[in-house]
Amino acid sequence: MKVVLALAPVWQSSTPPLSLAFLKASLIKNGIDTFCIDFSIQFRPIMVSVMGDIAAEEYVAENPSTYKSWAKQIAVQKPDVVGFSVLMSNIKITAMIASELKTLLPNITIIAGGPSFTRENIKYIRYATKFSKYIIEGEAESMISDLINTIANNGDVGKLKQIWLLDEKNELKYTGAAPLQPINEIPFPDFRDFDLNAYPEKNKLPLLFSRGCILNCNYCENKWNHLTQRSRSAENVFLELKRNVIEYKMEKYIFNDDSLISYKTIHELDKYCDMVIAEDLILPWHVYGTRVENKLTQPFVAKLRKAGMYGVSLGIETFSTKIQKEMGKSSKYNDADNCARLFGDNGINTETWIIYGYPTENDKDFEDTLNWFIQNPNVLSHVTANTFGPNAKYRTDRPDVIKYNSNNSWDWSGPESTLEKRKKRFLQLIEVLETIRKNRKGKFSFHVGDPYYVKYFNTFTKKDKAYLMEAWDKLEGVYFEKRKFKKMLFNLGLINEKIPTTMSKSQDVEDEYENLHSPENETIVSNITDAVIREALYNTNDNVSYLIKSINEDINNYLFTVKKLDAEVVSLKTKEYTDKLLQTSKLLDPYISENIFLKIVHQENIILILKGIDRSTIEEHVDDIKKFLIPKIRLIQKEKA
Ligand code: B12
Ligand code: SF4
Repeated sequence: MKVVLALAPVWQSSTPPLSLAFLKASLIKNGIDTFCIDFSIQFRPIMVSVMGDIAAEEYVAENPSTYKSWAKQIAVQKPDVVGFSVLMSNIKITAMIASELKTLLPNITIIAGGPSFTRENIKYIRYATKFSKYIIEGEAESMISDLINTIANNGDVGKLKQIWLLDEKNELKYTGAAPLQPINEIPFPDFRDFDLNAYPEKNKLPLLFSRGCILNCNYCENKWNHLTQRSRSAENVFLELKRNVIEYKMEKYIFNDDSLISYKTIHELDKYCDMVIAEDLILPWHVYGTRVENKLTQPFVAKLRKAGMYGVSLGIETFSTKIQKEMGKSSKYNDADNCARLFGDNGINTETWIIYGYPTENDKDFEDTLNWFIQNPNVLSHVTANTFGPNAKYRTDRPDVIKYNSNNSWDWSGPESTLEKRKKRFLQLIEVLETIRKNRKGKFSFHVGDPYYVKYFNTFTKKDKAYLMEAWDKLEGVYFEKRKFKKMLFNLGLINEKIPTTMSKSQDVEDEYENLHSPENETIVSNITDAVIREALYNTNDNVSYLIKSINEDINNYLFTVKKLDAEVVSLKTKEYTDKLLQTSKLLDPYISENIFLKIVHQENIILILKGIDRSTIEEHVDDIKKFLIPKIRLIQKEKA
């Protein structure tokens, strides 16, 4: 059995991915030949968006040579099983690679895992069944070898734990959770397949001291993934450190823990520092994330520094005691203030994340944060600030607190947070951060995200301001309708102008599945008329747009699974409607671009608009597609009559 493990872009790889390295180590230990490929690092030189969302996806979709070459790289390894490591940011690109791979290796078994695949995020799991046969929930080192062996022996995968699969009735089934694996028994990650020189900081490797977090902040999916925090022993981590230095010539490292320091880790971390200092294995290391911890003392932080710690990202998020509590944190203003100072005073570069516009953050709460920066301009070395985004976790933990004002996922209001207020806070915060940056001349930097989470800014020049203010204007609906109309024209191939990305990809996937599985689909089908479809094009009626999406989804599944086509239905429209558009725009050639084309399905005035990577292949199958589509439309027509 040969296994290839792969990570698709976009993931802002700064080190080789731990997920693949851990899984490979377990497979190798069980005698399974495994090769890892990190495509995200290959994509880095042309990376379109750090956040890795629609801009990057579109780039990849429009440049099929990218994902085709990635599929080929997998295929040349001649694997029997391919395992994709999936994040919200790479799920669509993973699907593109997987689809291409299935044409190259029709008998391949594809599996997938990653931090989003938890039962609360069922929509992602469902989405992944489009391209992978088995989806694994949770940490997979213990179970992956059993899974591969069961596949190899044609055994019953349904008897293993942690697996999502489609049963005979095509229904999604979960085989049940397994106990969390003993953390000190997990084999050390195997990085041999990665070119360590390809990453931005050479000879730097990631380590994990612990997994999970003790808290359960209501916007963080950590709890869904790891339940709680488990710490490795100091001895175990120290052995890995030594191994990395000897085998990989590691010169620098990062602890990728969600939240490194807590009462669960502090004792072992203290011991670890003693060991590092005693054996003089002091390499520079930094910490991806740690929450505000009131158990921190001056001697302990000094010891961390002595053992090589040079940087930390602190999850402060807000200096308001009230908002910290509402987020689910155990800290207060003073803890956050002390923590930032303790690290800073000990010569540790201290960064923090800030969230503004939390649903219950009022002006006074925001001022607590803003004033801290005004009063303490010299403590931190970097700040990353974003407006609050009510993700799936927040909406589950705090139902009914926020409401959406339009179908744009960033256009929401909470009891104290409106678009207007968030815009105002954004301006106040970025002005303060820009002033600190200018005054501290190279000693302070910031990343402030735009309100759509597409782009980060590290200055606030006239040009930045123009872009950012326009982004806020868009959100406020000034030309949202216009944008929607333009997007539709673009999808129809009638204009070439790219429409700026607004929806986050994750929301996109969420909507797709919420719509698909909403009960409205069934009842609305019978009401379809040309007028209704027309209305749906403008999304003025939610129910109708569900209908269109649902039909599209059926066809998409059909295209993907039966015909193995890498094509997607952009829309179903009435002939009357598209004719009008074509006439008014004087663009009478329906074959408008390489990727998008219109095909009239000779039935009931309905036009199917396909977006395909390989147009000639789609054309080859068009008659089949029509055959599939027509009975569906008839069914609709019959009910209508
Ligand atoms: C380090 C890190 C980063 C670093 C990456 C550095 C690097 N190495 O390249 C940086 C700073 C760049 C980063 C950025 C971001 N990150 Co980050 N990051 C992490 C972090 C802390 C560690 C990742 C890691 O090493 N994990 C350890 C491995 C072992 O765990 P794992 O990947 O989950 O893998 C296990 C299972 O999921 C499963 N599994 C995984 N893959 C597969 C595949 C198969 C086939 C199978 C069977 C099983 C399986 O088995 C694995 C072993 O147990 C995680 C949180 C966490 N602790 O995981 C967040 C996390 C991955 N990041 C997250 C986010 C949201 C982001 C950002 C969008 C944040 C932001 N707002 O800017 C950005 C954008 C990323 C991008 N698009 O480029 C989310 C991802 C959410 C999601 N579901 O996709 C996480 C989970 C944090 C969180 N709880 O919200 N991040
Ligand atoms: S402290 Fe950080 S890692 Fe822990 S639950 Fe809260 S946001 Fe998530």
